[in-house]
Amino acid sequence: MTRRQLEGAPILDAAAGKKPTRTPVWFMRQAGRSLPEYKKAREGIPMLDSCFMPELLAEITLQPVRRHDVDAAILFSDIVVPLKAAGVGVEIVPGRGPVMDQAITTRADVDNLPILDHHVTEVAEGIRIILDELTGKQALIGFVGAPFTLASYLIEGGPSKNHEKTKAMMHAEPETWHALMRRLVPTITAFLKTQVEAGIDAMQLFDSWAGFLTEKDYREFVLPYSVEILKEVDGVIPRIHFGVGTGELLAAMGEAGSEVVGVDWRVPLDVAAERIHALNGPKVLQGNLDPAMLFAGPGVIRSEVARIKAEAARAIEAGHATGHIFNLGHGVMPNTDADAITEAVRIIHEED
Ligand code: 1CP
Repeated sequence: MTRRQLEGAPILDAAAGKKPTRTPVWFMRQAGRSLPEYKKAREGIPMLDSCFMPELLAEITLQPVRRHDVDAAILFSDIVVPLKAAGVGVEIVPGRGPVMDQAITTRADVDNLPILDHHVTEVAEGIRIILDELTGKQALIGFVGAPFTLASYLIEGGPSKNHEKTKAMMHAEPETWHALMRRLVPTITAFLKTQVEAGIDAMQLFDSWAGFLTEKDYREFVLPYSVEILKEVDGVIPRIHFGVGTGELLAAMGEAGSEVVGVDWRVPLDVAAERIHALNGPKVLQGNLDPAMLFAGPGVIRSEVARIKAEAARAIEAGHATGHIFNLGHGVMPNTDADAITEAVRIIHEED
């Protein structure tokens, strides 16, 4: 396919370090349970089944774009979709998250983990439907989970509070750990290639739980594999890299190679930019409104948005960053009022 050329799409301009026509904004988890139309569309369909239904995944991806006037769609999928497509036994349990049929505990489990070796045609077809409906100013962001965050679900067997089995394997059986990382990289890369070849305009690498690690462990056990994945699309589409609670890891995560670094709400953007800049030179920032602020009313949202924009502007002025894509510091919470999201987007687009 020939990739669409989006002239003046605010999010792509910002990602490229150019001045956008308005502050670009999208929200992590903008598709999903905060929207009544999502609940209706998904009724009776298991989460992971819906990720393999081209028309349905396209519809759910487009719902928040139609409703909120955000500058990008995020592909409706999940970080475990490539595992499922490879034949790994995994389901998404409502109210909980991804749960594995069998946790990975031994080297033999690692060696038997299936590798994705084909295009996920259902997702490629869904992407084509989405691109047909988006305007030339609205980007489609694809995504994959990073090897560390995926490994945590595989080793813990499901969502984890402390990631203790994952860290234990890293330290007690480093060879098994590295073998698992090496086995996950091709699966993640294959799923990313499916999306890129189908025409996504940008991508985000979610290493959601990387913030649980020390910088030393992150560098030794995680970073080289995230580097490999991001390298696959170097110069092809803009790359965003994000994790939660990664204040201490921002510089190291910047080294993974993305153009854009996502920042959670705990660190002001100008402080984050200083940390990233110190080891990487200036990059584009993404973030970082606390998702809880969407419950606090328009007055609070307006002042928080002004603070965040001012911090981004300070970072750019200081030469520590080259742009800013507005987002939350983590995903939209499921019980968020959909109208509060629309209002927040309106406020973010104000005064530009
Ligand atoms: O708008 C969107 O962003 C929707 C697309 C999307 C994305 C980007 C979904 C659908 N999942 C994800 C990525 C994802 N999945 C991440 C990285 C983003 C993040 O940090 O939030 C992670 C960690 C997962 C794993 C996962 N899947 C969880 C978290 C569990 C835990 O450990 O706390 C959950 C709850 C899911 C299920 C899921 N994925 C997506 C939706 C809409 C849901 C809810 C299921 C439902 O509606 O029944």
